[in-house]
Amino acid sequence: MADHSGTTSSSPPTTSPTRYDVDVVVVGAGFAGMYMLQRLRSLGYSARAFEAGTGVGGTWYWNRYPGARCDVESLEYSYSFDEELQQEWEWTERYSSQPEILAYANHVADRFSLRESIQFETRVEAAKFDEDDNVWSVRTSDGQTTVCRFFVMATGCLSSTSLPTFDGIEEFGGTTVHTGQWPKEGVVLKGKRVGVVGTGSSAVQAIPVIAEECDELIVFQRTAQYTIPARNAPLDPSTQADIKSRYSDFRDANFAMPQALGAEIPKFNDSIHDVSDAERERRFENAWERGGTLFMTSFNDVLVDESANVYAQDFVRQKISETVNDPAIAAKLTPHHIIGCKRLVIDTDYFETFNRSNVSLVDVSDDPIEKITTNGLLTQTAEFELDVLIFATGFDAMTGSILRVEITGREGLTIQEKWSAGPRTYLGLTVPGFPNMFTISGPGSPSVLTNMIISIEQHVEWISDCIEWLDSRDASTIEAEINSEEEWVKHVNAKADRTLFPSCNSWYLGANVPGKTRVFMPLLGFPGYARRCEEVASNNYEGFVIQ
Ligand code: NA7
Repeated sequence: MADHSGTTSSSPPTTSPTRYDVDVVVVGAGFAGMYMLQRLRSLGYSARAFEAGTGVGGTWYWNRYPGARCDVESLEYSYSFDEELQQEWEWTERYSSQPEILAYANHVADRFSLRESIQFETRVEAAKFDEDDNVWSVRTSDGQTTVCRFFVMATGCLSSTSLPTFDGIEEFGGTTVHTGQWPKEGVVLKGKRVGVVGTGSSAVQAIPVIAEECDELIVFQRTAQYTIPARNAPLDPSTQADIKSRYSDFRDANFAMPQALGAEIPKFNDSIHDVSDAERERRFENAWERGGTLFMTSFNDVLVDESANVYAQDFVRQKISETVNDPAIAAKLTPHHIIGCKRLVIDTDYFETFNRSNVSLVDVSDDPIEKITTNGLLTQTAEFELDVLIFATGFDAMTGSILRVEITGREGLTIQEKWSAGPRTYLGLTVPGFPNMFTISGPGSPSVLTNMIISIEQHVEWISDCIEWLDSRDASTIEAEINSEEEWVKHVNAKADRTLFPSCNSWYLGANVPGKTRVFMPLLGFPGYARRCEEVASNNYEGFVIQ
């Protein structure tokens, strides 16, 4: 790698081709940023990460709401890059809770001394590519500018919260909080009248826990939710020991799965139309009892054929009617859209919670929210008095945290201009016009449709290999060609269009954020993607201009 000189300064330094502060600036210290730092440093590169929070963990640092938990199993949702790390860490539950994942993130930061390369409580505000010297100048919220050769956005897919504009919100006399920015000190719920707006994954996890604690809970639902039992439980030590005894094979098997997880779950490659009614019920029932998001893989066509999908919808609808005592409430909780086109949610006692006497449900698709008042929330027909109002209204997913930074590439083009009609990338990793900039789990990569940690590792390793390759050739820039971007966008859309994914208003499409351009952002199919990335690299980074 190249030598470097210069120090961080409060004004943009005059750069010469060899003057920069660090080889790489990494934005964010979640799981992507942490591994990027670790990998670069182990290869001898200098790197600095900027992180807005006071600690590591990214999404697991911010999402501290009651009940927050991963929907990927613990032994899969963990780093695989270091054998000692994966052997020494003991998970306690099938699905880890937010505090346990955050403790794991802190353990990783300590184990690899990552904190010395992270500047906390510092937001990256802008980054500008200098075409004369092929460096990026990165401006941070402390007024400093750091010059680097490579700029990596490790900002996460679900880190920019989305709060709809409700009239009167600032007049509310109680406490308002977003699940994605839950305060470290917690929120007092005991003895309170609590309202939750939203019934996505965050709300589905939080509602049963909040209901236990508060006096009265009112759930404001716009779209009823399909959710499958998680069947979370303490992790059997013998299961953990077994997987650890063959961890590398376990990881390899998952790497070959479409979502980079679930290799040991029974797989079926037949159509729902080719089995008997009894077999169909049996498979769904087994998947329901097993718990987890792989309910949808009970047949090969549930996510591609609407008539197949209806069977899965009916099965879950039947479960709701069996679980919820009051038929009127069960009817309100019953979804009618395609199952799985919004991210399938897994839960612990979600539908059961609506049998509690302190929980009520307001269907705001029928009776829309008019405004927030001093005392609570007003719908078209009623006012609900509340002490705490929780917004579980989701995220400006995949692009929000990238577009929040003023990123300027060649010829003054900003990422905001470049993506004004929706995000466009090559491999979900790079953007034409923005040389030496990489996005980890960016739009156009499998990201949120996979086990994120495995996707992150694949990206980090590809990026660091690429930087090493460039340096081995004394090349100073890599930049995606516009044709490569064009082809890639077509490829991502074609994959999605063969499925039912684009058929409803999901955050995968950006449909949850008013005014956001609708583009299906993640790429379906992890193994094919990883192979393509390898081919690109081994063909001397085809599709890129190297200078
Ligand atoms: P989601 O899944 O985007 O859910 C947001 C929820 O908020 C959803 O039920 C929305 O209803 C609801 N919402 C959004 N805006 C409004 C307004 N204006 N009025 C009423 N209700 C509204 O976010 P989560 O945080 O739950 O989960 C995000 C991901 O994090 C999840 O998929 C996991 O991967 C982890 P809608 O469905 O749009 O009608």
